Amino acid sequence: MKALQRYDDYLICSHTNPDADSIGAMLAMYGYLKQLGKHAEMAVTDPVPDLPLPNIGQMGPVSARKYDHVIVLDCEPKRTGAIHPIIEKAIVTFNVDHHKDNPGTCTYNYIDTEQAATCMILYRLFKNAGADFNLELAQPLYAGIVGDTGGFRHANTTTEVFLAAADLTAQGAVPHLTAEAIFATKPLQLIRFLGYALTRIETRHDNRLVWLALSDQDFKRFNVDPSHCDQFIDYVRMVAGSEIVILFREIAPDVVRIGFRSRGLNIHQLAIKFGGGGHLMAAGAQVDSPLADTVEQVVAAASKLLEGDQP
Ligand SMILES: [Mn+2]
Repeated sequence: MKALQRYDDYLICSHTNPDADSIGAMLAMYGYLKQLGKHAEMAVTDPVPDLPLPNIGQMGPVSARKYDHVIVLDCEPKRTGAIHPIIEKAIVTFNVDHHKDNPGTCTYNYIDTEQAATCMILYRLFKNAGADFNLELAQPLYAGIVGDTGGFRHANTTTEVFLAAADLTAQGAVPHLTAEAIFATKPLQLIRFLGYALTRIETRHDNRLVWLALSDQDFKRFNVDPSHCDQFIDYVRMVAGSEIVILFREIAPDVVRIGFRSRGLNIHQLAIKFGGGGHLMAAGAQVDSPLADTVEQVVAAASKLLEGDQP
């Protein structure tokens, strides 16, 4: 973190398809650099979810200029999409992340796969650095922690998480507004589509394996953006007895985004098998192949994992 003092101009970025943790981490880093008197820009490649966080309006598409110092948050540089070439040209790079498969290729790497959220790692780094936990830090860090713990429900919800959340709340983060924005506010069209989607859930092995596959046609018919449906997996996961849960979204013709959740089984290895990654019990992948073929292959591999074989 001391190295951040050395330079004056930064680009802050994160993975494509931003979530509360990646956005929270970017905003908190932006707020911290502002405290240090540095210039920073935040670049995103996809639409940003509407969260009530300070400076969120400052996020924008990456500009054509060159950046010598880049901070990559909540992913490895390769997962930043269109921003990746800029990172490759940078002189000094920083990486803060909690994903298992991050190879740590930046100049400075703060990777802690034990942490529930990248915002947890930043919380600790900023604490140690003596940062002022004003609203520009407290609100986004809190939002990131809430997002990546599923609202303090996932297995990664530790004592440290609660202590950090309590501290950030004391500094002004507002729990109910954060929860409302992340989990409880959806456009009507999306709620209607959810109703349709849930009728299409499929199961195998006495509901131990549960999946939902949504096609490009489905999204078009309901006029819904597939990137707004990532939380559907939480509903699929509610099926009693489910151990492996999979959400397939055909985000473009023959491009399928796969989300994996488990209750104990190592689905990270399943995600790796299909070119993805993530965490032990929450992972993802994206493949370029037709939806039906993808479902067949992934469900077969998941079945093997349930049966105790290598997927
Ligand atoms: Mn994260």
